[in-house]
Amino acid sequence: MTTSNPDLSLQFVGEQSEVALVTLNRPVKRNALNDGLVMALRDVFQNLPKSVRAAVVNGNGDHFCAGLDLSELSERDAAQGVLHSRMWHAALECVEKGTVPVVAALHGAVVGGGLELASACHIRVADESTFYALPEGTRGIFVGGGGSVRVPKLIGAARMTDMMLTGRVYNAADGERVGLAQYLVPTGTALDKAIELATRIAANAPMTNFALMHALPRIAEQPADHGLFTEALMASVAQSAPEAKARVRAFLEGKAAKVQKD
Ligand code: 1HE
Repeated sequence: MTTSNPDLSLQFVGEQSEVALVTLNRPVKRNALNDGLVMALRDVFQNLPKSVRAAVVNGNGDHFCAGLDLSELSERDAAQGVLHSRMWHAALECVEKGTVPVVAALHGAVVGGGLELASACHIRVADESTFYALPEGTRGIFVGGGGSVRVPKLIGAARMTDMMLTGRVYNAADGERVGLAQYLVPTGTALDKAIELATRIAANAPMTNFALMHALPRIAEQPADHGLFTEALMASVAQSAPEAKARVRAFLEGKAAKVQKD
């Protein structure tokens, strides 16, 4: 299914169509993100059906995403530049702080704005063809899609500075080692793994997923005393939900899965 923009497709997978599969579908341009595609991403994540409990973002073709569409880098004055960047921020905020957790399935180039999009997702699964870069530095520009906030949270400011100052490219294995991705899988299998994870996430209690998306990142940025208090509030809200009580009872009655080694 295409969305209002043919460069972005939306499908539903899982037994109850509980996983939204959002695909960048502009392979001829290596899924470079023009303004229309950024706004289509915003619209899709703002309007996911209520039945959707998790989402996967992936890219069609040989690459996940080549970043900002450089052909649209028109002459903007400073104020227009700020507003353009804020448009990206608003769209990626809809991915990160929307209604459901999002898993990015990565392969090939994950560069510039493509890495910014991947960083707005909650989990990143990379296959062995993946490589990461922030070529903004060599193009004479700067990140504008939230990269300076989100990428250091994954790999630290020092590594991001190195990537931008020197044009360093991380391969898939090194990317996983430094924290750009949480999973590294054989070439061609990232999407399957991402859907498997999203299906598992979709089976969580919605309040738990909400807490992980909306409370945890804020707690992590609060001073410890505030964070502990917010944690206590969130824990109390989560455990008072009927679904939490039912899940705990099921375990005590031997009806729920134990924690097991993989
Ligand atoms: C593009 C873009 C693009 C490809 N904007 N058109 N991002 C970059 O600086 C990365 C630029 N792209 C590349 O380095 C390479 O294209 C790739 C490593 C991603 C893929 O290489 P390859 O050999 O598979 O493809 P290609 O031949 O380079 O590109 C195929 C076509 O896509 C070609 O157009 P054509 O008309 O000549 O066929 C390319 O021009 C086009 N293309 N990438 C526009 N990015 C919110 S701020 C974010 C700031 C940034 O993201 S800056 C980083 C931008």
